[in-house]
Amino acid sequence: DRKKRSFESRTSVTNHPLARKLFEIMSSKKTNLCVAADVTTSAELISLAEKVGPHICLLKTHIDILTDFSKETVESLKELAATHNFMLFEDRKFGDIGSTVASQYSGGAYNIVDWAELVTVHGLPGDGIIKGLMSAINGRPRGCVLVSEMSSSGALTSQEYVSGCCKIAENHTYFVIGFVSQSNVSSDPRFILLTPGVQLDKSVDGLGQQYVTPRAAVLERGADIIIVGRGIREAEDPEAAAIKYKEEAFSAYLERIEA
Ligand code: 5BU
Repeated sequence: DRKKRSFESRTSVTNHPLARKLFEIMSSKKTNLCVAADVTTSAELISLAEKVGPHICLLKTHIDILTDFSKETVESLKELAATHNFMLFEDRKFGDIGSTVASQYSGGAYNIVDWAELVTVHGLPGDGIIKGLMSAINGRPRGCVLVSEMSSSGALTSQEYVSGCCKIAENHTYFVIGFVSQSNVSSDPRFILLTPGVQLDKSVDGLGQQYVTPRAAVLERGADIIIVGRGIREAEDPEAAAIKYKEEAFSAYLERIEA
């Protein structure tokens, strides 16, 4: 059962190199925190990554909200990821036919495949989307996380939709390393569950976002990794906030595997 196993022990059950890398980062840095770096300038992005870098396993970006994106931005991010041992995770939520997502992944202004080891993908189009993305990786180690459920109120992800996403993942384990979820969508220890909508002192944001605490995400919803944006970014001291969220989420994880 996924929820009962340590990240370390799950390293050996997956054959995806990036899932292994992520499990190793989580075990060695003792962190299952992903920060959502939703800022609008490269300077803010780099500065946030410097502050939280030592405390995260993943830095999640929305690269298209930057007003000043350049190649230097991703070069700096890659350097920081290497220095602090975290991975770059672009929350692109690809959602089109295979042919189109292949161009969106490897082309345009962002050339996401070049710098983001992991990306988010919707299962909605069916598994052609996986084949399309795979056609653009050119031998590089890359992977994706399937969005099986969303944190927002009124999300249309039914049980049937979730099980469809699980089937896609099971059939494409050489590319899919896990799910964005709000519940225990899979007990397969190979898959990594990431849960956004996590904040300590808020329950909603007024625009549909719904929050749970790090403990609830890990212990009640089955998250392996918590994704935190404004709870950290808008804190007076983002580094201190990152440490707090990291400790809460990792101790909940330890509690879960020891129970
Ligand atoms: P917040 O500031 O902690 O609310 O940011 C949450 C981040 O996670 C933000 O980047 C969203 O795009 C992302 N997210 C989400 O909130 N809910 C979802 O279901 C998915 C992604 Br998928």
